[in-house]
Amino acid sequence: RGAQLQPCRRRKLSSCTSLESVEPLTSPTAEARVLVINTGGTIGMTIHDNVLAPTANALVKSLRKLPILHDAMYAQQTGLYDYYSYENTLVLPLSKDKKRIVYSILEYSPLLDSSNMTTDDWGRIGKDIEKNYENYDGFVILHGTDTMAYTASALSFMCEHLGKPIVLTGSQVPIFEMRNDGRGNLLGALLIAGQFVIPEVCLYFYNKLHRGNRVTKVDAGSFNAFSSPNLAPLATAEVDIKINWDTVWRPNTTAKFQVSTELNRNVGLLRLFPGITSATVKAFLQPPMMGVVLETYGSGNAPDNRPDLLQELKKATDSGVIIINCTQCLRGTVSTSYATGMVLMDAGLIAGGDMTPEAALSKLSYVLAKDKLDLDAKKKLMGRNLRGEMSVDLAGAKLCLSDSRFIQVIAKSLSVSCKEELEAIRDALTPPLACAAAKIGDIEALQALKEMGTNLCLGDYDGRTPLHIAACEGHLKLVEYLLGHGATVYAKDRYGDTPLCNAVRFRHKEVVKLLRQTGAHFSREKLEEAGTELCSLAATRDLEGLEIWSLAGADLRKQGYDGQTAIQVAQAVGNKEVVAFLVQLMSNKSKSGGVI
Ligand code: ASN
Repeated sequence: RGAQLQPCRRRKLSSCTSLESVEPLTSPTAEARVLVINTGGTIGMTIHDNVLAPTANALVKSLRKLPILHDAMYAQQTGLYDYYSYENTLVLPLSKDKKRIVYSILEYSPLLDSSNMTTDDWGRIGKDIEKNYENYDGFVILHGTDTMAYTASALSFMCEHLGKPIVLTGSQVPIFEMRNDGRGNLLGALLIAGQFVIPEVCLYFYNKLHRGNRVTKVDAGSFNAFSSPNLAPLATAEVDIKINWDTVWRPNTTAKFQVSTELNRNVGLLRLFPGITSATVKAFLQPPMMGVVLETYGSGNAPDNRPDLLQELKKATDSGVIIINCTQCLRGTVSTSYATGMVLMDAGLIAGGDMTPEAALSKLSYVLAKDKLDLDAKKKLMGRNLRGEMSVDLAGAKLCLSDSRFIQVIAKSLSVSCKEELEAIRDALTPPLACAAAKIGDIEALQALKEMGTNLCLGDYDGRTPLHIAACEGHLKLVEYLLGHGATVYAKDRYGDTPLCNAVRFRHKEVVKLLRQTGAHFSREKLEEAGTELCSLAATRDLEGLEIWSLAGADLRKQGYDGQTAIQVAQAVGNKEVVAFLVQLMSNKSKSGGVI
């Protein structure tokens, strides 16, 4: 088995023999796919010689026997086992939102206690996500808890222009034990990764979803092992799973997803303590050290009566070492309110805001590896918020909800004033308004809605987002605007259609190109079925249709349901024009490496 998981053809639900005994079947589009990468950790450990150690192949065997994590009857009746060419695919029972989450487990060998993780292991995880990106709706990384915060932080930087959820989880007690936290954590992570387009590297633990680069492990003996001291959870899984959409970080770009595995290992963490000698600091800052996170007191303070110490820091920054000032406190931010903080600025340190040391360290490692950037550009990046890892002061930059004239007028006529009610009005009214603006191509209206705090990713009652509508209408400029303001190409409406499906259906070539450039792709099922669609387009001499399907990523050599390809269909009816067109399309595609 390679790291890229390839399925074979799956039986249609309608061909199952005894459907009566299955729960009411939803349409096949209600299935979501999640790739679980099992790197190790306590969740899959068993006891050997009186100590816990990872055990190969044990996890998937045990999950198969757990009805809350695997619906064996559904798997059998829908041909799940025939469909996949490997054995590690399972399916959750129907979720509350009527979704099926089919998940495949890619198990690493050897499985690691996370204390043994290295930057190479982060690279391997990143590459496996990149290879399998288009085949899954989301990713779950099973990982030991000890260094999970470091891996989550590092992946958040390595994954550039991320559009799908990556959720790290694990447990404090192995899943095989009677009382354990592994089942709940895995189930929650799968439900979130399969059902919500949260384009972030996150960490799910003890019913909470956190931004991965905001967490730190705070408890070795509790199920509530992680804290995100400076950012509220992205989601909470209580009676319902509630997503805090206002907090979700979005890429705001039309660039395609990629993983940057280059990391600089000459970085370190140095914690100040009263009486630290300048010799210690000097030794720590010697080459090959290139980046240091200095963990300072309180709001970023260091002694201002220790010129020996400050001199060593200044010498290092003058010679090109990047030093980030982060606080030793669990909560709060670095500021310049004290003289003891200012001295560090004078020594050339960069304020790390409210970044966790884990986030600051992995950000340094990522930024320092960018060889094309000079030192100044790297320093600038370190001070900037790249993936939501630090809070930025938005005062004055954004209108708040209560400033919005429109919402105020409505609130007044409905006699509401409290924040929660105002938010409820905004959430109910603004998505359809944004969709209406998208329909008529009104960018100014969308800008105004955005300014009043509207999330342009939210859909209407049918889950249709402004991007779906703009793609249907072919409003290229608007599609560009939406992609630049956090809209996701992976949103699915209630019919399972993405904006790309809509742009293809209504034949907007330029929109298809832009969406593809941003990483949009057809689902595996749609690509499987593309052969039949292409044959039918060839039979009806629909050149425009053939071109648009090709632009959308369909393989022109794909066979239809009867084993024929589009070109064979055109040849059979003697349509030379279609044959020539298809040959031309194929040669254009191979010249451009599949990208037109
Ligand atoms: N030592 C384990 C690990 O980090 C701890 C755990 O997963 N709970 O792999």
